[in-house]
Amino acid sequence: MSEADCLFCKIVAGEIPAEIVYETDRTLAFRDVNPQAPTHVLVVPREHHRDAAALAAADQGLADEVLKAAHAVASQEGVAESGYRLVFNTGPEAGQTVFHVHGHVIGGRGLKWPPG
Ligand code: DGP
Repeated sequence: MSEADCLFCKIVAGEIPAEIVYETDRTLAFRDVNPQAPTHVLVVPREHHRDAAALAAADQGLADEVLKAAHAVASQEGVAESGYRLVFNTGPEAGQTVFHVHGHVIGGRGLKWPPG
């Protein structure tokens, strides 16, 4: 399932270039174009789901795979031990701008809490 106007579906399809750092049959991880930390990678299911809530409702197994992929990325990037943040902005007020669910794997520097 993909959506014609979805930016991340186009990245999954290889129609828009991205720096891919990790992939499985059902997930893809690529560097954020506007990184907020030394490690800033986006992890997506290849299949289109609008946001984390929609993904969890539609396919819990795939949601689990996305979480596992995020941790695999953190390990590969060398931030799993020191700590990293996994963020799923969900909805416009949370700052979601691309409506294909994606987890931000952010690390490599000290991160403040609460986020803005
Ligand atoms: P969010 O605000 O949570 O929806 O995050 C969307 C992220 O997507 C944002 O951090 C910037 C990133 N982004 C937007 N367009 C592109 C793109 O064309 N390529 C890549 N690699 N990242 C993008």
